[in-house]
Amino acid sequence: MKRQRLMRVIENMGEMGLKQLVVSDPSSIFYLTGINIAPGERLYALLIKADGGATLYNNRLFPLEEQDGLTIVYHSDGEDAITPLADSVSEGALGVDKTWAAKFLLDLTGRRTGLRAVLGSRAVDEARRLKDAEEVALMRAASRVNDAAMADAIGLLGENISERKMASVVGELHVKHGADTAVPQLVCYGVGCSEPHHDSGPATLKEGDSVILDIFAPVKHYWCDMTRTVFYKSASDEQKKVYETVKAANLAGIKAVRPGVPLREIDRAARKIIEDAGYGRYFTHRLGHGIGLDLHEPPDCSLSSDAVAEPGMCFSIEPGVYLPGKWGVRVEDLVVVTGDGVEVLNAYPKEFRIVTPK
Ligand SMILES: [Mn+2]
Repeated sequence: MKRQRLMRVIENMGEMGLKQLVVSDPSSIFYLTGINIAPGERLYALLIKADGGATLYNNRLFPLEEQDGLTIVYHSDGEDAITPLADSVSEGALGVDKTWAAKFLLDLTGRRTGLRAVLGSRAVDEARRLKDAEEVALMRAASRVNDAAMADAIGLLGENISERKMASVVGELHVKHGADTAVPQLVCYGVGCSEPHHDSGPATLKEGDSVILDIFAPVKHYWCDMTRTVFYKSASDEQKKVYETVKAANLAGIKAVRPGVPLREIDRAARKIIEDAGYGRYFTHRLGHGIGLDLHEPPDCSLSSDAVAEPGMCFSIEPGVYLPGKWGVRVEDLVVVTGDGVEVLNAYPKEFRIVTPK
């Protein structure tokens, strides 16, 4: 068990009035135990008690080494997996993870009258969103991998490589530079860039296309995530103007980051640049998302966020402008809130750039 992290979670449980909590998110269990399992549809749950007790309910398919401070209760396929958990919880409020499968939760609450399930994810989420020094070092190292993959990817742009092909090549580049695994990437050319989450397809490059490379990977379990937009062979005056606007918004967002600033003010600072340039209605999403053991995790950096920047928070700053039926631009960096300001994790340049293959 990662004792300090567990203690933080228990402290948060106390503030929420919770004496017991079921953590089922595999990333959260990894955060607390260092155990990494992808359980699929099987029961996998860590029961935390306010007195420090921690019990992991786990399928025998995933044998584990003993750990100090952690009791492991195994079940086999075909066995009733919920009964041991149901026998261990007390009457009253039970915190559960927001993503715990309804089949387990309803089975559990159906067996124990007097048990009241409430959303409990916040206890772990609020611990996870403040990265400790070890985690910040891992986030930095992950973004180094992404910088290297981006440099290689931009060097490969040409008419012979489709969006879909580039999306898989970038995954291989990540692994080459040290990522845990290759994941499908978000690569958009031309009109594909007008959709923030376009599905990379068979499109190939033609002169004047914008190119969005939104690339991400886990490195030692911690995610990197960066977006760069370049233009292929030429760019119009409007493309240059929109690019400079989005880049200025990215810089304004970064500049607004320091401890004590509400995250919605950071979104507002970036959004204002785009609105003032007349493109506000084409910036259709939040400014950013938390990142760490998951690619997207709390806190949101959006106009509706209640979070206030604290040292150790790590999130993306990714303004974009998407012109329907035409093209689009997004510029994304990861930041960490430091003791007195901000550290940007990405070093890959974001100057306006036209790429012409040799
Ligand atoms: Mn992102």
